[in-house]
Amino acid sequence: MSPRDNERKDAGGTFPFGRLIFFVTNNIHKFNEARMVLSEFNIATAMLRLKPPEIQDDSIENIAKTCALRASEETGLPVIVEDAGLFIDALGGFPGPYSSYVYRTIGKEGILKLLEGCGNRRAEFKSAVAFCSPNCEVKVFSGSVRGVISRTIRGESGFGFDPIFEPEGFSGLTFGELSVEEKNMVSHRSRALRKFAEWYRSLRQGSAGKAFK
Ligand code: ITT
Repeated sequence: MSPRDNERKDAGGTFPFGRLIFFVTNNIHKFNEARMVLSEFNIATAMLRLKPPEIQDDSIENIAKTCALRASEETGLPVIVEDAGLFIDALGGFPGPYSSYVYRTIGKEGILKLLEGCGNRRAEFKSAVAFCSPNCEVKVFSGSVRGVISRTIRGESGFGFDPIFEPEGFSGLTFGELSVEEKNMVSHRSRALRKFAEWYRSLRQGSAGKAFK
């Protein structure tokens, strides 16, 4: 039996709604956040460090969907691909789907510079979670959280733009100053993942004819 066959077996046998799902990412922070949220629904998650070529698109939903389809086709496994971005009101939604490139080039400091002297610091993190499994159509779930861009870089937690994003409801603390559990209470990613997990649970209950919690 090949390692891939073993992975398929571990994925639950009851394809495509097994207990184990492969989260395709190279970002360990994203994976850890997702693992914690999905475990609330009794879904086990494995990190799959695969880099399906990312398409250029203005829609994070389309990007996640295309990558999930390719990853599932390539591996024969049930996969989740998540695409996320920071959308800043005063910049017309920039960097949005280009967040990864902007983070690598101008970074957090560059964003603070772009907003110097700008009164409107409102912004939104958005997430698109795409699930695809053999014999199952790709499904996409969206989540978002509104907040403001801070004036300084604060906090060591998380990754990316976390230290410059103050989510609503946390008294001006940045995601970088929150624990993973606190971030997961309101984050774009957790909201999209919870929508996915509710859907997955209902399908799984239907397909297996029994509850899985
Ligand atoms: P993978 O594509 O390998 O999953 P990535 O880090 O490139 O990982 P995304 O394309 O989804 O992830 O995100 C693009 C960028 O947006 C990311 O590099 C971060 O800079 C930023 N970002 C996304 N989600 C974030 C979050 O929860 N907190 C802080 N920054 C985030």
